[in-house]
Amino acid sequence: MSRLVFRGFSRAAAGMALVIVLAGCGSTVPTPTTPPATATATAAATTTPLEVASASAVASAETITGPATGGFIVIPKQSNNPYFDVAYEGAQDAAGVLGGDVSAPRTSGGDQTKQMWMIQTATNQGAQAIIIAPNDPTGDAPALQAAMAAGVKVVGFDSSPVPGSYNVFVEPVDTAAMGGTLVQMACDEAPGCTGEIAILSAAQNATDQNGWIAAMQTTLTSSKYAGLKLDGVYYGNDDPTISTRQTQAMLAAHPNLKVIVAPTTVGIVAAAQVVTAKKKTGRVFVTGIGTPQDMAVYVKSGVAPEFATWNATDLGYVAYAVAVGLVTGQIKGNVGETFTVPSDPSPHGTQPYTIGAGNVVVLGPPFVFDAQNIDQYINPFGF
Ligand code: RAM
Repeated sequence: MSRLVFRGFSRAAAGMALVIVLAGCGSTVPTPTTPPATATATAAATTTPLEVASASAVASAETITGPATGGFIVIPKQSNNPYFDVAYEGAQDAAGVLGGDVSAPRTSGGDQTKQMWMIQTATNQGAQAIIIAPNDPTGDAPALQAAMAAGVKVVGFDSSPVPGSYNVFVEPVDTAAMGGTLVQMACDEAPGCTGEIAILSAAQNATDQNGWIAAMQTTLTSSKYAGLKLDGVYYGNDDPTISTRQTQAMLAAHPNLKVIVAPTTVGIVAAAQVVTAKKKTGRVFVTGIGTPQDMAVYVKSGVAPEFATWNATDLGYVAYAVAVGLVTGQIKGNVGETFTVPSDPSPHGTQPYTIGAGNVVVLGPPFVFDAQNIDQYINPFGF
C-alpha cells in the first residue's frame, strides 16, 4: 500500500535531544508552574502526585524514527475546528523540542468512520504513535485496539477513548471541576442565580461532553443552585450550522431561557451569534467552553460575560510528549508514574504530571475568563 499523504503539516525533528525526564527522588522535578489566578481549587486534588517513579535514563532522539516508519499521527475530532488547530501547534512545538515526526490528517466534522479509517491507515503504515480525540469512542475502539496490538502507542487527548483502547489519556481538565465551573458561571449570569438554562453540546457520544454534562447535573442538585432549572440538552455536533439551528430551536422551545451553556468551542460561538442576532443581549446569556479569540467580542458585548477553558497548545504539547515517552519506553503507561515535560509551555498544566486511575493524566483546573482578564489572555496564551 502506498503511503497516505495527510494534508496538513509535518515536522521532522530527528537529531534533537529528547528531554522527557521521569521524576525521581525529587531531583529532576522543576518548580511547578503556578496555575492562572482564577483557577478553581477543586481540581488541586486531582493533581496530587501519586507514588513517584524511579528515574529512568534519558533516551536519545535516535530512538525516534522519522516519516519512513510513520511517525506520530495526531487525529483530531475534526479539522475545521480552530481549537484542534491550536492543539496541533502544541504537538508541533513538542516535536521541535523532543524529536519525532508529527503529522495530522484532515477530517471534516464529527465523522467516526473517517477517524476509524485514519487509525487503520496509520497502523498499516507503521505509525509509532496515534494521538487521538475520538468523536465516538466505542466506534473507534476496535481499530485502536488493533493498533495497540500492532505495537502502536495510543494516546487519547481532549476526549477519552474507551478504556482498554489507549495507553494514556491526557485529559485537559478535571471533569468534576469543569462541571462545577460551568454551573457556577450559569449561576453568575442568570439574574439572582435563578431561571431556566439549557445545554448546547457537541457530538452525542463524545466522552468529554457527556462527562461535563453529567458533572453539571450532579452540581445542579446542590441547594446552592436550586433556582436553576435545566430545560434540556441539545447537540450541535461541533458543526456551526447545526449548532446555530439547535440554538434557535432551544430559544423557540423555551421562551424563558436565561442561560445557554455550551461546553464546546464551536457551539459557544454559534450560541453567542444567535443571541446577538436575535437582539436578546441582556435577556439571554451564553457561557461554556470557548477560546479567548472567539469569545472576547461576546465578553465585551455582555452576551457571554464569563466562559472557561484550558490551554489547548499545552494540551497538544503534553499529549505529544507522553506519546514520545511511551515510544521510547521512558513512560511505561502505568498508574502512579510521575513525569515532567521540560519546555512545556504550561501556563495551565500543573507539573509534575501523574498517571492516575484509568491511565489518565489531568492537566489542571479550568480557567475562567471575564471582562477583567480577557484582553491579557488573547495572545500570550496561544489558545
Ligand atoms: C470542541 C470539542 C472538544 C472540546 C472543546 C471544548 O472543540 O467538542 O472536544 O474539548 O470544544
